[in-house]
Amino acid sequence: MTTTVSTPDDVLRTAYQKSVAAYWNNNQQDPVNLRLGEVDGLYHHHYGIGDYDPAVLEGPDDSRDERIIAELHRLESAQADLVLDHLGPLAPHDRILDAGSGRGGTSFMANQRFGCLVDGVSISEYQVGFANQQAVARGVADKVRFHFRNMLDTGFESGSLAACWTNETTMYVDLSQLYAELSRLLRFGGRYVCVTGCYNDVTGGRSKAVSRIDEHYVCNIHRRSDYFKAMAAHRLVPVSVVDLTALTIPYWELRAKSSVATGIEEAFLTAYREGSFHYLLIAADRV
Ligand code: GPP
Ligand code: MG
Repeated sequence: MTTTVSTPDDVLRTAYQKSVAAYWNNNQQDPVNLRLGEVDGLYHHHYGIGDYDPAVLEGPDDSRDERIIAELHRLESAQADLVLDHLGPLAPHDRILDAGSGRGGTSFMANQRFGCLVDGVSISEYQVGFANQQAVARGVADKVRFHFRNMLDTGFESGSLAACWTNETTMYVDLSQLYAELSRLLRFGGRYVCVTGCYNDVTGGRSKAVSRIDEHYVCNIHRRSDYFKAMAAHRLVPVSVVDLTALTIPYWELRAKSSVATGIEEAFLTAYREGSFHYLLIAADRV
């Protein structure tokens, strides 16, 4: 894979993409992401799954905050582990892609688990720089590389990937364009894993809570059926669909009680509890 230098005009094709890049370049000092990342150096930009240990809320007051932060981070890493469970098995010579790689947390975990070469792409130059610095600090810069590229048009070689994933990134793109590109990149039998928040066709259109989430993150949450239509249209055949909604609610409950809450917690809790929004994992094979 080549390492050409890209300019913002090559990578950011629309005014919308420019505004998303600006968001991720400029809103990066939130303690909810930095303080969690500092726990073990894995910086995530996704949410968590699994029950939290209620003991973190008890015990000495002066270390309560630290306990909650470590617990939120553990739940976010558990989410990334689940993505990887659906990605493998993979061999060390395989190439894999993190489409919308953020600060690199999931990519580093993938390299740790499979020994694979990992490429991450992001339209935020800040995130690409941060993640590449992390790769150097972790001593894996030869194996885990981040690129300022657009996941709709990566420039990587057709059929070169054994697997790829989007961990909460698809709400920023047109699914048909994304799956055309991922389908091009994956070899026959290659695996795609998606974790996303999507709205519920059964309850109807975008609820107020879902609209609040869109506004907060400058994103455009898709309906559940959009995923299956777009995958089917691009030779991606689902093999597992896991509704993670019940598993992510405890994360949001704990986050709402923490010092790092950002104000979006109630919208997620409302959307999940009223059933207008799901947190979904979809694993699909490229045929
Ligand atoms: C996680 O990033 C959020 C997104 C990538 C966007 C929206 C996702 C949905 C599932 C709707 P983050 O970790 O930067 O968010 P926060 O700062 O709130 O923790
Ligand atoms: Mg976060």
